[in-house]
Order: sequence, then structure tokens, then C-alpha cells
Amino acid sequence: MKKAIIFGITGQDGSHLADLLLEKEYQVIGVTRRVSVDTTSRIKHLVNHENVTIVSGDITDAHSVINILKDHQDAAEVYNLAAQSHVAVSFKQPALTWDITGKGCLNILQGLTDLQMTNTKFYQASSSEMFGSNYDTRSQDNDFDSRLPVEKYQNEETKFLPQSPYAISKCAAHYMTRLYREGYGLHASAGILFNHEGPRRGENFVTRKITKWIGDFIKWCITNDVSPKGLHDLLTNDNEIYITEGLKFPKLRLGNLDAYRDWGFAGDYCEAMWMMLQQDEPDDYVICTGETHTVREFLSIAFNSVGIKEWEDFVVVDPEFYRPAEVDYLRGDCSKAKEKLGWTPKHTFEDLVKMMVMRDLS
Ligand code: NDP
Ligand code: GDR
Repeated sequence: MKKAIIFGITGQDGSHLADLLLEKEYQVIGVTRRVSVDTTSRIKHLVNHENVTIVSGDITDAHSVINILKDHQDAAEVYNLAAQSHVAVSFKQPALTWDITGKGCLNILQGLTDLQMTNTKFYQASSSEMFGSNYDTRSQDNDFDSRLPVEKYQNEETKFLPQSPYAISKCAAHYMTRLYREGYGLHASAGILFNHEGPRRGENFVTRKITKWIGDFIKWCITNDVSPKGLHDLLTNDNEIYITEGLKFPKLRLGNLDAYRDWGFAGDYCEAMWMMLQQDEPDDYVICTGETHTVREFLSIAFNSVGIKEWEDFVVVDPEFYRPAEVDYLRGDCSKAKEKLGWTPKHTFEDLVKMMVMRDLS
């Protein structure tokens, strides 16, 4: 039975990856850090699984990392999914973000090297945020006619131009992964993953924030006998939606609605992580859908799926959610992963939005 260690098993991706590895009959060692509240809600269904062992450790503490690796030197695979992964938070807590998201990766790489775990394959969760404000361009449809509109994209060749402490920390970890691969011969791969979401997404990322709000709002409507037709008769002021003065619901407050993101489904992306570690040679791969959509488009599909066409009436743009620097446009090109790994995304953007709304409604 193959053994895999997952740093960050309690996160969105960690939970999907654990499900996948258990299906493939791995023994899973999940690392969780000590916090004052229970963080295992996403892995509740598998904590008692006979092939799961939860161990305690913090990726910023090199001693705890090395002790975990030492106890599991027979691990075939190590996945580093642990991070302070919220871009906006990284502007407020840059040093913490650096310690977890940047240096944490180094602690694992150095541990694997010190323990001479050269048979263990390593995965680093790199990010499309590393591209920041940069993209490459090519002519649409026809490479030879420069009059045609250009399409913008990012792939493994696109230069990084990070726009946040989070993205800079991810770049450092990414380059460290490459260095330990080339310098020390580790089988270390990095997946440059574009945004991926799903019902297990943290509630303060924009997609889940939207679908969670819709779920809570519809519940409030049902509780107060508002029929689906009645949704359009609700009254609004600047900040609230109301039935009477005494029955109010706060509007959804968001920041920049014009950012473009290449959004896919997290379950599909975790399969790509695993596929990377099944290769004979370690490498870096972009994982994405190849489509890009604005936050507005996400809002439109999400609200439409519960019968609301005029979503603008329910949303407030609040500068509190603007970032000091923004990443305006992300659209990946994952031709390399398609060709070398045989990976393709299975869910469309519309599937994803509806899946998230439906889950939050239920
Ligand atoms: P989450 O924020 O949902 O999960 C992060 C995980 O890291 C949690 O399990 C968290 O534990 C753990 N963690 C945080 N700090 C520490 C620490 N000091 N020591 C040990 N563990 C820690 O992220 P996702 O699942 O969405 O993402 C997984 C990885 O992929 C992250 O590295 C993220 O940066 C990266 N990524 C994500 C993308 C996405 O769109 N989801 C796209 C590209 C990259 P706890 O539960 O205790 O907080
Ligand atoms: P992102 O995801 O920063 O791309 O990082 P997020 O969902 O936080 O933001 C996406 C876009 O939506 C805009 N936005 C808002 N974002 C949040 N969180 N809250 C809001 O209220 C809001 N309003 C508008 C943002 O400005 C941004 O343009 C995610 C994380 O999972 C990273 O860890 C990962 O590396 C990248 O995706 C790829």
C-alpha cells in the first residue's frame, strides 16, 4: 500500500485529495495544526477511516516537519497544500504569509533532503497568482494574421509578475521546488493551478461568499413566506433588502467585480496533482480550464439559477474589499498538462456555479 503525506489536509484541496488517494487505496497521513477550534469539518467523513492517520504539526516549525517526515520515511508521496491562501489577508499579514506560504515549503524540501528521502515524490501547490499582472498574447484563430484580435493567456513560459505578499511567497516556494529538483535530485513537481472552487471552498473567497449569501438569503425568504415570484417585489435601500421595516436582510458586499478568473472545479484539479507525481520525471504544469470569466458573470449565473435576473439590486460594491494591488486577468493554457499528463477538466464554469449554489441552498 502506497503512503502519502498531505500537509494542509483540512483545506479545500487537502480534503478532495485525501478522498482521491483513499479511492486509490493509499494510506494517508494528514497533517493538522493545533488551533483552538475544530478545523476538520471538511474531513469529518474520513477521520475514522482505517487508512487515515491524522498527525499534529505546523509547517512553519521545521522541527515538527522533520519529525513527521522521519516517522514516515517510507512515504511514496508528499503533497504541500498548506498555506495562508487568502490573497487579501496576505496584504494585512505579510510576514505570517511569508512564513507559512513561502518558508513552509522550504522546511519540507530541506527535511526531505536531510533525511535523504530521494524515493519520495514531492508536490508543491503553486498558483496562477504568481503571474500577477503579466500575460502572453497570441492571435486568435490565425497565427499569421496580425489584424485579428489577440487572446491573452498564461502558461509555463509566461514570466511571473506577482502582485501580493501571497504571490511573492508562492514564487519563492516555486523556485525553491525547482532548485531542490535540479540541485538535489528530488522528484519535486509544482502545479501552477488557476482558481478552483466547489462546495468545500472557504467562505471568504469570492465564489463561495456569493453562493453562501444566496443560500442564506433564500432561506430567509422561505422563512418569511416570500414566494419565488415575490423575490422581485422585495424593497431595497442602500444596504438592505426588506419586507417591512422590521424584516431586513443585509445586501451582499463585494469588492472588484471586473476581475477575470479562470475558474475550475477543485476535485478535477486534485486529480492533476496526483497525475504529476505518477510521472517518471518531475516537472511544472499549468492546470486550468482555458476559459475566463468576470466576477460579474459568476454573479449573473449564480443569481439566475435561483430566478433572480437583476442581481445588481442585491449587491453593494464596497471599497473595503478592494486590494492594494489587483490581478486583473487570468486565463490559463494547459496544453502541456493535456499532452503529457492526459489531464482535462471535467466540469464547465456553468456546472461549477450551479453546483455551488445548489449545495448552499441545501
Ligand atoms: P485552504 O486555505 O482551503 O487550505 C489551506 C490549508 O493549509 C488548511 O488545511 C490549513 O489548515 C493549512 N495550513 C495553514 N497554515 C498552516 C500551518 N502553519 N501549518 C500547517 N498547515 C497549515 O486552501 P486550498 O485548499 O484552496 O488550497 C490548497 C493549496 O493550493 C494552498 O497552498 C493554496 O495556496 C494553493 N492554491 C489554491 C488555489 C485555489 O484556487 N484553491 C489555486 C492555486 C493554488 P487550517 O485548516 O488549520 O487552517
Ligand atoms: P483569488 O481568489 O484572489 O483569485 O485567489 P478570491 O476568490 O479571493 O478573489 C477572486 C477575485 O474576486 C475579487 N473580489 C473578491 N474577493 C474576495 N475574496 N472577497 C470579495 O468580497 C471580493 N469581491 C471581489 C478579488 O478582488 C479577486 O479579483 C485564489 C486563492 O485560492 C489563492 O490561494 C489561489 O492561489 C488563487 O485563487 C489562484
